[in-house]
Amino acid sequence: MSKKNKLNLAENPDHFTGLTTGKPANKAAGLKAVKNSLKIISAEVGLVKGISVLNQLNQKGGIDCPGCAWPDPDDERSKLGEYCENGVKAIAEEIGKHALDAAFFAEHSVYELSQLTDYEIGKKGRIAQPMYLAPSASHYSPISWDKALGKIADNLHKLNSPDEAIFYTSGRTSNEAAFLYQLFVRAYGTNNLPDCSNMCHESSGKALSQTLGIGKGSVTLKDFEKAELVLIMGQNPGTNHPRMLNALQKAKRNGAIIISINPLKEAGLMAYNNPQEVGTVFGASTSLSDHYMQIRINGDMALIQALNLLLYRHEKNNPNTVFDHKFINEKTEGFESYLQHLDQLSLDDLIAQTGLSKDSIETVAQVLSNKKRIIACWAMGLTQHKNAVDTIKEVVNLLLLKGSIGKAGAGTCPVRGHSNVQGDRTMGIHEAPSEKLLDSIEQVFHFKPPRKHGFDVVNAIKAMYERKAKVFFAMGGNFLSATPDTLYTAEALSNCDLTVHVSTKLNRSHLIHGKEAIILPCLARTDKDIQNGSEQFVSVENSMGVVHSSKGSLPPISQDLKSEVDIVCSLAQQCHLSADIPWQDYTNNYDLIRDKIEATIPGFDNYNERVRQPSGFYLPNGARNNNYKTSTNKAQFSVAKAEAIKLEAQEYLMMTIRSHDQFNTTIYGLDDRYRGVYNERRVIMMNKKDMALEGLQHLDVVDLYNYTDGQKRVAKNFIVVSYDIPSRCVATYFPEANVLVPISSVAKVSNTPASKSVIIELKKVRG
Ligand SMILES: Nc1nc2c(c(=O)[nH]1)N[C@H]1C(S)=C(S)[C@@H](COP(=O)(O)OP(=O)(O)OC[C@H]3O[C@@H](n4cnc5c(=O)[nH]c(N)nc54)[C@H](O)[C@@H]3O)O[C@H]1N2
Ligand SMILES: Nc1nc2c(c(=O)[nH]1)N[C@H]1C(S)=C(S)[C@@H](COP(=O)(O)OP(=O)(O)OC[C@H]3O[C@@H](n4cnc5c(=O)[nH]c(N)nc54)[C@H](O)[C@@H]3O)O[C@H]1N2
Ligand SMILES: [Mo]
Repeated sequence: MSKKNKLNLAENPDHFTGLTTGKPANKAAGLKAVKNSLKIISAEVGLVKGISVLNQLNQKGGIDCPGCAWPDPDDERSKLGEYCENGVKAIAEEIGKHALDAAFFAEHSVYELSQLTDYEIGKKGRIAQPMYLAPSASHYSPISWDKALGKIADNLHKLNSPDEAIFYTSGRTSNEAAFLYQLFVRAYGTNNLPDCSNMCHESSGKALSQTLGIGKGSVTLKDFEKAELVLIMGQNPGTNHPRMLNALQKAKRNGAIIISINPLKEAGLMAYNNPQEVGTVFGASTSLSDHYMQIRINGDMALIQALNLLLYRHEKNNPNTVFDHKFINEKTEGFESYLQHLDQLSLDDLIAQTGLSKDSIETVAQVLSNKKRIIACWAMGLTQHKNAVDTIKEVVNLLLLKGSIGKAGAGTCPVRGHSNVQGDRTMGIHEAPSEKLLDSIEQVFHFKPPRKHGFDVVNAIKAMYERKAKVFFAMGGNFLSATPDTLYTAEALSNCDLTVHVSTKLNRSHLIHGKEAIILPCLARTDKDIQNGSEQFVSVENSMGVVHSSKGSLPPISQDLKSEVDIVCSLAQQCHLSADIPWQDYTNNYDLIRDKIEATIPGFDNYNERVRQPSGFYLPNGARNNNYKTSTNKAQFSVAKAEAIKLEAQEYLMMTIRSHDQFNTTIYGLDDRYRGVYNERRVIMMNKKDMALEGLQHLDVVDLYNYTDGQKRVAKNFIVVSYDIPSRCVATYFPEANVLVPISSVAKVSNTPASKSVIIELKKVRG
């Protein structure tokens, strides 16, 4: 048996799904998005049921969309629907009718299922009962909740140290479940709490807490109405945060300038046709970006530094007109050393790194010179690079020079991914918890939490690979498909004694498993959660630090599902931990959990009362109020050198991105409508000139290679799509290309996999 088969990983398929390509769109949303939403929801659950759920989505007191973390308006919500096309897809996937029960798993072996694509696996449906895979068994078989939890508890007890267990979290888990989960894990004795944030905005968190004293963004939705200029870097909101386009439209209508920095001309950054206004006087599309900087992958740090250098020159020529000296003097530190650093830089060298023209950079610097209220937005295009933390600090330098933080219409906006990823971190899901949090846990719960920091995602994979960790437990997510270096990670998971997943839907992580494996099916956001005879609700925190409730309303797909809260509490009880914590009371009444969150975590005063307010409440945010909680109580300028990634003649820099039809590893469909790529995901977008150099034609098939650390990584059979992308840069979809992302290629300081700067070579397979 080949190594790949032993790991249950399909050889890269050479059957394609039928690619067609068209012209990329130059505007997002509009009627097509509305039509598409209705089509999706009708197909999955029927129009009537679908619409009734959608009407509750993101409404006050309704269901928080399980898609992205973009906030809801504080005041009036749209009666026509406060959701987007991709929210509809998320809901359709979650409430789809297919229930996977014992009969399904008896019919299909693990190996058979593992040979399907992520798309095909996801379409199988929701898991309907707890399932168990015995050592060497070919099929999952049913198991009772008691037995399943008992097995997990036994395995945890058997370990030489609690640090041999790993407890992952994806970002959908509610505040209540996340708080209890970290409490359970720490009462058990470890800080091994890696989470999806480690692969996502960890770089933002690190950069922002060092410079501004808070790892979260500072702006609110209202700030977009007051901004004079919005920068959008490394983000594709038309697909990944469609409701952000409403905020951008408002900004634009109030006169803001929008500058987009992205290697691709993303439809959602160019223009927006608000579906809410279709057929109204506002029906025409709003053009969004005034300046589009089609930057080379990873050229951002050099670009921002070049802009700061040009601003400095403007300031020298026209003193006191460009920089906000009052703000700089009163609120910041490191200004002089930053200027000295700028003085030593070569503008031409910086510009060369960006691939942009000097003219375009000078024009944008001129625009920035005159603006005082700037919002900087960014997402994975900045965070998933080796120099991500420094790049984001450079963005902070720009805001500090302009005094564009801590006031209305200005500030930082790292746009979060999963709907509660920010809340999970606030609740203590963190492998490197603060002493303050641990002290607080100790005081409230009367046990000594471990102080030694645990494994983040990358270190957790290495620990399992090296057999230093033996039990892997995941609260949601799809660890195998989301993480880098797929074969390495597969081997790591296969090395475990036990892998456990608390999941809604079937995914690849259930099929690449330890010696034994367990799937625990849980309620999803849309499901009604009744405990001890009374209906419960949960709460979440959005990308702008607003905490609010979410209450599901649908009957669960099976009677055998438990809430995540119930699962954590039941497991904790089976583990007979020495800490005396009333787990059963928490399951029976989620208000009691919120009382403990209030006692443990700052900012949650009167949690139970305030979470019942229709729009929830804002958590305290120093940077928003011009109050920087760094070690010196000042915002920090940072000095770092921008260095280009060097490519050999045959090498390309690859970013792994999302299509319009996926939520991370959940593949809704095979189209990437805005980019004009239909019915195929194994594609590589490439510049025409590079194709000519390589002797490639549109639709040729290539194999992709990465050789980092002397290891050969291969992704076979990708179709070349000629695309408007800077030279030497290519794009593929995640997770298909994760096999090429080296485990050792991570961002400095944040340890985030550098999945947007993968060095690859390509070889033509056939024309
Ligand atoms: N529908 C839908 N919504 C989602 C998700 C989803 O998968 N589907 N995922 C959620 C999650 S967890 C997250 S984190 C967010 C992700 O949201 P995004 O960060 O928007 O997602 P990506 O597709 O990774 O897109 C990165 C963007 O950055 C650009 N980019 C890549 N490299 C660079 C670079 O070096 N410099 C610059 N300037 N740009 C670059 C790409 O061209 C692309 O436009 O979305 C969340 N929302
Ligand atoms: N190459 C590359 N890799 C990447 C990225 C990239 O841009 N490029 N992006 C990274 C980013 S930003 C992120 S956030 C990660 C995402 O990593 P993950 O969060 O681990 O992955 P998801 O695909 O979001 O997880 C989907 C699974 O979560 C489960 N699920 C869904 N809803 C619920 C729920 O309510 N409760 C529970 N318990 N389970 C649920 C379902 O079983 C579903 O199959 O991937 C990262 N990986
Ligand atoms: Mo993310």
